[in-house]
Amino acid sequence: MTRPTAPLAVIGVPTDVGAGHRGASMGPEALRVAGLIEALRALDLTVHDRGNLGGPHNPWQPPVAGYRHLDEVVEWNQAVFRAVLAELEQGHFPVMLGGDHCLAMGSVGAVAAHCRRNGRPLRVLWLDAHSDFNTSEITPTGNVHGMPLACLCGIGPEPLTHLTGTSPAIDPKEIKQVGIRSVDAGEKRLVRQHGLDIYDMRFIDEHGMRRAMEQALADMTPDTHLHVSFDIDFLDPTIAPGVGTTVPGGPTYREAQLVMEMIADCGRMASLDIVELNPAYDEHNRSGLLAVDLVESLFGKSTLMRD
Ligand code: B3U
Ligand code: MN
Ligand code: MN
Repeated sequence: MTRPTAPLAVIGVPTDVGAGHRGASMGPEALRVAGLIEALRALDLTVHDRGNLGGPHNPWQPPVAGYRHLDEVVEWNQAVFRAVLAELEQGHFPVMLGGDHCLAMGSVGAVAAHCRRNGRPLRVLWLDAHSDFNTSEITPTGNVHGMPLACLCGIGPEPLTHLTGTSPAIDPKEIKQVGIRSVDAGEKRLVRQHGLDIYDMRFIDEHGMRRAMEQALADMTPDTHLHVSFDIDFLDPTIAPGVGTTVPGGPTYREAQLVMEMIADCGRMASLDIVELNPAYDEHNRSGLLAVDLVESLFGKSTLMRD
């Protein structure tokens, strides 16, 4: 296990404009109140808390042409893209506190741009109940937090597909998804067409989380930049009720801990999103506290000394 040596730059992204429920905008503060910054410092990491980015408020409008709040989503993501790229250029490890998952267009976009400039291979590990590969034609909701991966792969409206200046920002081959258990009908066709490597809950039931993670983390060169996009709804709702879109049948506490420990052991993680925590649906910040517990393991906290 190798802990990241780069200073962490924690960036709050209080947006819920991409979601179908209000409240994920309170996620960054709930994670801080749950002790995230102190927990990371206790692991001997250098942590700069940059506070929260600013962006447009939630106008709470119905979808237009298949997108809800497209202009606001674009504005938030331009801000995320700039902030994350600036941190990467200074050699920092960006940690985004969401906010809804639409913010990953800006964060993963910046990571992809940085990798491209520096000739580094990229891998995106998407821990989620959902595939987030919808388009305006196939979305059942118009919520853009269900579309970030499609946009990053070049399928979507031009202001979102071209956030980084290059489209597609990433190749579907760079994506590994774990924990998936809710994929819409049209989305199923699309993820198949694009050949996404998905370790869904059926795979995990049959082969176990260890095998799923071994495969999801396999074949990374020493210079690979691993970006982890951790949607809190990845977790089973019995342990993490504080999200807008719960899906039953997710990873248990032990499985989630193993996921985090195996990522820490691989030693490649260089950026992280923690998204979709929605305190309006939580119970006394229980899901925020669980997220902090899991993120400690993600950064190398373990019960015993390990090599
Ligand atoms: N696939 C559905 C639901 C959803 C996606 N991401 C979240 N929910 N959090 C949609 O609206 O696209
Ligand atoms: Mn998601
Ligand atoms: Mn999700």
